[in-house]
Amino acid sequence: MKTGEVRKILLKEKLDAVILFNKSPMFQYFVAEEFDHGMMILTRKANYLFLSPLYAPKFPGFKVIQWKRFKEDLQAFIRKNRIRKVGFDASNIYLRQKKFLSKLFKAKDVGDQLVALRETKTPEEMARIRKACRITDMIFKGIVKNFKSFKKESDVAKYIKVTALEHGADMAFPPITASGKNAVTAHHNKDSRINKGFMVLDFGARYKGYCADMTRTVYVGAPKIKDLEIYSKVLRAQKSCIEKAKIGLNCGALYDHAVKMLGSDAKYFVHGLGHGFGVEIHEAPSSSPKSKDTIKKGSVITIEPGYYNPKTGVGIRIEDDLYFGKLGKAEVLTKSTKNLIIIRR
Ligand SMILES: [Mn+2]
Repeated sequence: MKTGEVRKILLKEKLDAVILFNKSPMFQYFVAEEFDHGMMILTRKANYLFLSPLYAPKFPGFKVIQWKRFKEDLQAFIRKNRIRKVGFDASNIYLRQKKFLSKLFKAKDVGDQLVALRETKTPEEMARIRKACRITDMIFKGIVKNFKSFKKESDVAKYIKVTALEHGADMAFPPITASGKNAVTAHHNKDSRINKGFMVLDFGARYKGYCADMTRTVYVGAPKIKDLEIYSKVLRAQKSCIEKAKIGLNCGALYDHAVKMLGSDAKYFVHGLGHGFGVEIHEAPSSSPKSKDTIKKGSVITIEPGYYNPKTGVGIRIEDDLYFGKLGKAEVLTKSTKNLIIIRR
């Protein structure tokens, strides 16, 4: 994706190439596949993958060079293409790789400029994100339908993983299936039997390298009136933020709006309101307190207010994925119902 944009960075920074190693999420972003082997060398003229002879992939727009003797072949390539000054992604590189680069080249960190390319999505990326969201919705439907067969939180997590695989996807991150007082920990990860009370289900499929991220909170057992009230409050806040979100809006202001909507309960809202996502589950823009990021045309973000009360043991989070393809209202990509689902036990 967007390798053409790299040429602009090369010209602006007077670089001969950008070199990426497999650890960088930019690597998969550019080949647009879940492939992470070897070195990527993006020059002003062409895109290369410098690979061991074990691999012979075909990626549109890339020339594959299989080395026979790594060092000699790389040096020959560098000489032939007159590569002296290179850009690299400093946040996603092993120390030994960085040393390797600085021994051979004058190296400059262009990580921020590369990451910025991912802040707005291409139609091709959106097709994958939409599919990841559709699979995520399908999984949620299945969870509700099969809930009676789950005994432990890990049974639900297993169902999520297996169902994703059955649909040609995997996981954007390890699913959170937190029931009862476990839901008070926003990122609960210990397994237990399914407790009565609210159960937070936070998961997302990853389809062809692209993430979805959705949270639904269901109720196991018989909710009390005050349970229904607090759920409604979080839901109202979430819907109101979706209404408010639009291109050009500051993400810090959007967070402030969630706090305003939660009122006196905002003290139980302990994380950011949302985040961009794509090849990684957390990307720009970030809707955290005082964020300077703005929503752009082509941005995707999550909106996920929550309520975590350690005194009452109530944890609630409701999260959707939004896309800003055009002016006006955001498109909500995750379509699972947000009416409270009550599972009698
Ligand atoms: Mn999220």
